[in-house]
Amino acid sequence: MDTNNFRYFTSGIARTPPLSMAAGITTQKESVDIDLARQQHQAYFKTLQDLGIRMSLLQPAENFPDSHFVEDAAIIYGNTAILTRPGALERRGEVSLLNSHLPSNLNTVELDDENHDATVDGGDVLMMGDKVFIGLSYRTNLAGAQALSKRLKNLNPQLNVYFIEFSGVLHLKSGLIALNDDVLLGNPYLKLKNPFPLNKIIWLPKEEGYAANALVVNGAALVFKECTHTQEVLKQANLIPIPLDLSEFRKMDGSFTCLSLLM
Ligand code: CIR
Repeated sequence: MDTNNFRYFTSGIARTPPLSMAAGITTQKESVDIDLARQQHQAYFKTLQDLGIRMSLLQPAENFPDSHFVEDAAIIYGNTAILTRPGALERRGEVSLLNSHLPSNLNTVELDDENHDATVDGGDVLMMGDKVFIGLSYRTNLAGAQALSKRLKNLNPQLNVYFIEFSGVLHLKSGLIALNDDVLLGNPYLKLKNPFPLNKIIWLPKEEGYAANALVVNGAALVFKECTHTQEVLKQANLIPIPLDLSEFRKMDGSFTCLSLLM
């Protein structure tokens, strides 16, 4: 397997978590330590820089407690950013906030949504070679998946787009990520309504299920430091695991992919 060509990124965007981050949406009960969250975010940011990625850091946005989860507001495909329409009303404003800071060399398009009823969160969009899996659940609806699919097919008519109905986790990528163009890493808490179109999924044990959202980038994979089994799985897939602590983001239902937009 050639890890050099798979998910190789040269630039990216992240946003410092606001002091208001504990007011974001979550299903968890534990309270967040903001100072620790910012330290963890800095370590995440520096790790991406050390992997050779030219990272831009946006200022914290206090009015949007979840705005550091930049992945949900736009989908990058080649040199195009497709702006989303997040499923959670309180997160919709994050899109224009992010749009004003997207690099000028990116083309920006909106969803192709005639009826204005589409919702899409970037966390539900899993790209894997010539395939795109769009999760349908609480945040991304069918109109959203169709509107995004139209945009993606305009950009590349050869793309195969699949709609994946699921439950059990927040976003599709909370439950599945691509290790390379053939193999996926799965969280056993993900419940798929129909069989997944590809059968090469390595399912993690339940106690490490949340580590399925590793960030595969430039031959490495950023992963929860306590998930040692997952780190072994990543090594077997020819990726270099980089263990990090993201405990404070987990308390807000966040994880590795959602904290950056890479291009
Ligand atoms: C939310 O519920 O929207 C945020 N607290 C967490 C979003 C995490 N984003 C992601 O997994 N793509």
